[in-house]
Amino acid sequence: GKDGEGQVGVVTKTQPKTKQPSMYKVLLLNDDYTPMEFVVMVLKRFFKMDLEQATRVMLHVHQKGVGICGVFSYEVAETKVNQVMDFARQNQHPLQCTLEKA
Ligand code: TYC
Repeated sequence: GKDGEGQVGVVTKTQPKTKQPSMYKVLLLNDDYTPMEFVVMVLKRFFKMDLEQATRVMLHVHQKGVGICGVFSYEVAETKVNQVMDFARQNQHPLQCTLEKA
């Protein structure tokens, strides 16, 4: 206020340091042995794709060697990779899944 009320400020500061979280692509790799139907099942189960999307992504990986399943925060991407790798191993398929910074 005016005239010497002796304002004592409370020090406040917004937090300018917060960064946007980095995003990571989850990639599926082609191989010669994993059945196409198994890859489609993986894409439906772990990436919430419908049959049409899953088939399109599977065929892309089959033809090009690699394809993107989705883009996620690091924590979610890492969990997806582990889920896919565990499921492939349990079913004795050599399917490989990895993550890469987007
Ligand atoms: N190439 C495999 C086959 O011919 C199918 C396949 C597709 C495997 C995608 C892995 O990520 C993959 N049976």
